[in-house]
Amino acid sequence: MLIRTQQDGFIHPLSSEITEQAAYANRRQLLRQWSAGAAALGMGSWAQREAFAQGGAAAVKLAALPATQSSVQGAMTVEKATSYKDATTYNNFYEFGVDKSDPARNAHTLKAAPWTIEVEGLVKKPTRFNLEDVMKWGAMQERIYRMRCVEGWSMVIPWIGYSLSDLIKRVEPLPGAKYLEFVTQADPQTMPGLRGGYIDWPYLEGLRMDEAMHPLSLLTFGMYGEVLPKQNGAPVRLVVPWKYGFKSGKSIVKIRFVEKQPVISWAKSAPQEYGFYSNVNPTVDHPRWSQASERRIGEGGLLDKKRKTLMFNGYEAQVASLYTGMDLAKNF
Ligand SMILES: Nc1nc2c(c(=O)[nH]1)N[C@H]1C(S)=C(S)[C@@H](COP(=O)(O)O)O[C@H]1N2
Ligand SMILES: [Mo]
Repeated sequence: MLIRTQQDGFIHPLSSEITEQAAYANRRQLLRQWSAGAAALGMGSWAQREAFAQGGAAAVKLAALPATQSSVQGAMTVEKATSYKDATTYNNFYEFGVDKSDPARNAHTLKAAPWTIEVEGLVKKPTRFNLEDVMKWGAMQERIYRMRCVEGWSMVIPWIGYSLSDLIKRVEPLPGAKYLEFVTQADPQTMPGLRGGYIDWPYLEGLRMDEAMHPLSLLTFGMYGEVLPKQNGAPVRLVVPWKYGFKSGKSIVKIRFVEKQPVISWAKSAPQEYGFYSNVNPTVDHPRWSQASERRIGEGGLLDKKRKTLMFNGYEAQVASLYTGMDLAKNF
């Protein structure tokens, strides 16, 4: 069966439709093409790898987003990437429902184009920009990041984007700008989850200026060689790999440069449980559960192997200096 995805009408065969035999033939063919080079196929290497893993379906799902591999320190973990399927069907995006499977089912109503990003507050010239223009402000890089949700699961995802610092420099913050506040899309017409009262919509996130300027903070437009699927925060989101997943706001419409530490959505709804910093920290437990270990999505099954959670999610060498002298149990 061929299904038409809601986004942009690209056609994409379901892997379950591919017989073992066809898969075998295709695998051999792919292997040959693989050694001939991914570029020859005009597919991103991730799309091709994923196709290979699925037994040969040359699946092109969304528009390709070309990128070069990042040379930023720590940006390319060699851990095995989570499957595209898991990364796009096990999501938190409360605007589309609270179950992990809701966003994949419901986010097709998100209108990801045209899209604008408004830059507001303490910058030289507050302006509303078209996404196409913003996408040209930095060179697209692939970054393979570990992601750790506050709920205790983790993934490894090949993102595509450029350092948020490229955007920040571009809009010229004024000296008084100490924090960035990220405002995400809140449209009751297209986002059924807005009827739920868990969050005071729109979903808000924030970073201190030095965190936002850190080269690992990624303004993200794609994953697995393609543009972002809607459930993962199309068309533009944040990815901050040393912080719990909720700091990575999806479908951003506005960035405010402010003087005072902004109040973020989760801290507003449950201040004892979620703090502004939300750095991944195995030594500081959530009040209702331990943060010392995690379950890597895709490694589950009967034995449900657990991994030890790493300080700053494994990015300690890169980011620990941002927090020198701070009590991380108080500033959780
Ligand atoms: N706008 C918005 N952004 C959001 C969320 C959300 O509910 N709404 N959930 C956050 C949480 S809790 C996590 S773990 C990550 C999940 O990102 P992923 O689905 O791409 O893995 O998105 C974050 N960004
Ligand atoms: Mo999360």
